[in-house]
Amino acid sequence: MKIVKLHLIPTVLKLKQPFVSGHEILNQRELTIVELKDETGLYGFGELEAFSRPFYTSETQVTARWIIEHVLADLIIDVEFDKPQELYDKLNVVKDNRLAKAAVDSAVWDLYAKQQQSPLADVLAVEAHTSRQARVQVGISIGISDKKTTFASLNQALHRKYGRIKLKIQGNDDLKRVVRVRQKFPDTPLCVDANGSLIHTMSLAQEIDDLKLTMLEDPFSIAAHDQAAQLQEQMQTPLCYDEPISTVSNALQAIKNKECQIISMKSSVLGGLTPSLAMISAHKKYHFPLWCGGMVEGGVGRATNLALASLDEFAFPGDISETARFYSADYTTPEFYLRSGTLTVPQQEGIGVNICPEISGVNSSG
Ligand code: OSB
Ligand code: MG
Repeated sequence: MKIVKLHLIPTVLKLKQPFVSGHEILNQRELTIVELKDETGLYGFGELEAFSRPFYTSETQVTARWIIEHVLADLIIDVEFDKPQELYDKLNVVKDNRLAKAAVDSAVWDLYAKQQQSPLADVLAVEAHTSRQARVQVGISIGISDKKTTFASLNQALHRKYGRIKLKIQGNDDLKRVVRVRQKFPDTPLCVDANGSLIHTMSLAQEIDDLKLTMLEDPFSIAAHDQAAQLQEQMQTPLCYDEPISTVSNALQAIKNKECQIISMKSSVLGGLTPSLAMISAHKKYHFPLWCGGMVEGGVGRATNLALASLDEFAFPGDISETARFYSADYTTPEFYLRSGTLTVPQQEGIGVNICPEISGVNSSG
């Protein structure tokens, strides 16, 4: 098969409420959909997960769109291929720019799955030599807010039966809010994501252990390898790396150096589904617990992650809470609805969601 056209569809989704992390306050989610068309008229879709500003990753929507349009497109258009990995080899002449590559690579996988007339989840399970769930337990990441709002969000998350609850925090002082949460919810399994905002003090390890967390994600900035290893040695709570993980070798290094025990992988940050499959192979060999992170995706991004997270290799529910939680109107149909803390993997071919005709030219101009 070959790709004959690559089209970018920039869009903006308004958030119902701002999503606050240690990096930024997100009021709207700028996204770009990569639409690929093959010579038989099949389409594949991928989502560009860069943010508008370079606080979480160095790429932004504007820089990554430029790379896709002016560099990546030419590398794959009219190139004959049998498997998506062959096109990834072409993309890989470009240094870094993983979010840009990921957007293209996920669209290639969607297209490939449609060509195989299979759900993307099945195609990935075959590639990873594993099996998959039909319904996937998912987790929720609760943004930073005051104590009262945190309690309310937590109660709601418990009511919806989310399988893993993560609280975002900002700075050592904010651990006090988690202490209050722990007092009010003594038995609820909780994770905390500091997005690199903590400072390593003498009492930090004990303070964290007292919270009885399932894991602590990204306490320090991504370069603070030694501090992370030190903290992990001082405490029982497993440390999880998200932001330092942009390659498989980062993950292996971190595990080997005992900087963390758990890896949260983001397929977009790794550069797409092709490198995500490599991460799964590494996991099979070295057995570190793995789960699927999120980046406040829209419908296409969530669908891509849901397919990936359905594989049996993931030890914890991923950050793939339903998009309706963020957006009153997503740009895909059907929307994913949570049933008892689980999302159902679509049985349709590919990612199993459709782009609303208002924003895609697929049903009009072709
Ligand atoms: O650190 O995991 C993170 C969202 C945007 C950027 C970074 C992170 C997050 C989340 C996941 O916490 C939120 C979600 O997509 O549900
Ligand atoms: Mg994180």
